[in-house]
Amino acid sequence: MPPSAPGFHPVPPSGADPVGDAPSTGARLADAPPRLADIVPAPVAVRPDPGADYRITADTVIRTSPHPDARAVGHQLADLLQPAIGYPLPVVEAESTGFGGITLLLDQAPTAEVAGATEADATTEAEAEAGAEADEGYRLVVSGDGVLIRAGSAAGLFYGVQTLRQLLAAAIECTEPQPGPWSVPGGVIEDAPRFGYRGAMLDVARHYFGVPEVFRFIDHIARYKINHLHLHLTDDQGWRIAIDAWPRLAEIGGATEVDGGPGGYYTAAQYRRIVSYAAERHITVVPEIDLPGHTNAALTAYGELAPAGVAPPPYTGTDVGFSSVAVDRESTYTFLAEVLAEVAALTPGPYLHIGGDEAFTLGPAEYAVFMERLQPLVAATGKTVVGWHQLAAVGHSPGRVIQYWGTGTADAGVAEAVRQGAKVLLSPGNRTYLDMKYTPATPLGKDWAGLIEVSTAYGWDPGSYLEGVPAEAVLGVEAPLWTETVTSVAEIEYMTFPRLPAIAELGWSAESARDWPDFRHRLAGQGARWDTAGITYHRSPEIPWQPRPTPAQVPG
Ligand code: TNX
Repeated sequence: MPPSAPGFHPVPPSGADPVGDAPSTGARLADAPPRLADIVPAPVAVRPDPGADYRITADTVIRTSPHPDARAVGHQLADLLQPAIGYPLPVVEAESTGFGGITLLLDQAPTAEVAGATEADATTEAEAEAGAEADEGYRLVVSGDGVLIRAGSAAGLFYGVQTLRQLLAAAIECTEPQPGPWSVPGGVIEDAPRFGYRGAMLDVARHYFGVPEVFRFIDHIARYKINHLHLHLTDDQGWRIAIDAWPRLAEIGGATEVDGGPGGYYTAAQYRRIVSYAAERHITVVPEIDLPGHTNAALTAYGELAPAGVAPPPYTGTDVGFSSVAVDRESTYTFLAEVLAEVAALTPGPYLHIGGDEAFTLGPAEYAVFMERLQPLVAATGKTVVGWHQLAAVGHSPGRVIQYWGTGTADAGVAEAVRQGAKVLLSPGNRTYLDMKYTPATPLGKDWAGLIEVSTAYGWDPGSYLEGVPAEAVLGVEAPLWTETVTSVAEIEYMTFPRLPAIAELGWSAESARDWPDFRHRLAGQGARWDTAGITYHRSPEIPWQPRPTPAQVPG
């Protein structure tokens, strides 16, 4: 282990973090080819065949099923590989007899096999079902002749491609041509997720992040088979999505952010671009309009929504819990129905998140009356309600999802909501909150939920974490990044890596695969990829990172 170094400095532009910079003993070289088992998140089954490595060369062809979705994944793979390998790989239609090169087949074959493998590994039947139901599994076979990825869905093929990417040397992350060789370790991987919902949340309200920055975040989470992006679109400090019927929400409510920056908002067209960029990476956007609290920005735009009927001043601090829309005025519900209808119409995914947290100005009865009127407004848009777990206290709405963000392992309200049929999305504040500091010396972030080093983020089982919430009631896990203290892409990345891959593994891999000593070694291998890709991360002293190349060794 490297010594724990003092002297943290603010997030450096180069991605360096002085704490972990000391070379760790026994680390594998950064340019050593990965082993078949070096994948994050851990697959269901890995069977290496050391004699069967495949080498990508200028003659390699990507063959895909004729289905346009398979062809699209083929082109995504070609685009990922081209910059570093230096030549384009042609994408052609797979012929039934042809093999060799990299083949992506969209068919039913792997689902049954992988589901079988999951069953053997899973601790409960529900886990096996969660994997099989989602149909996101794939099978990857590497032999001397080529690589074959088979899946029952385009998402499965896409995940197979993410795995293949991790099987190539870290230099594959270079944007300039590298010499290679581009070897893929031989053997078979069978894989399928444990949970259907694997999420990350980005708070674009406290600090606004533009479309390119959100795209970059999407790219990052897609590597680890995250399939939901929750966008926290509104809060006291900013309203980030244009609503036709209520234009001042974005124009006035969007013009502020924490510490007085310029803010910003997404037009409908920009939001659609985010949704489709995510969808191409098999990620569903979950929009959140936080209600009834966390609404100061909306109130500055339309004073008639405020309890006093007058617009408050804009707010650029970081307190919570002081704002609310007027819950006893009929016009508030007309407003809400119109806003939710527009957001729902822009969003193809099934979920609409209505917040519900920290409405401290309301009494419990007022809160319940409001939320019980709000839930049917969501249902009227055809979407499923998602809310922070304070929502558990109010009447059930069919299929609703309760997002748990507490720091304990028992919550009577959540357990009762589950008895009434709610599903639970687990975001325990002291495990998954990406805005918590790693150590007291972390230059960014908060600590109200605790300090979260990688082992803490990784050290829990979502299937048995909350009392009264059995694995079959768990929809999945989500890692939220609140951005009161986070202002740039480098800072987003620093707080996200390396903790997000830990949460991604809890969401994807079977509980029987959760193994800290193994995980920390697999995670170490990701560091060289992030270094090469220019992704900033915390060089956690818990992880045996490979030494960084000295400048003379840096390729290109
Ligand atoms: C609590 S988590 C909040 C957010 C803050 C966050 C900061 C939740 C539902 N509410 O409003 O940004 O803490 O860590």
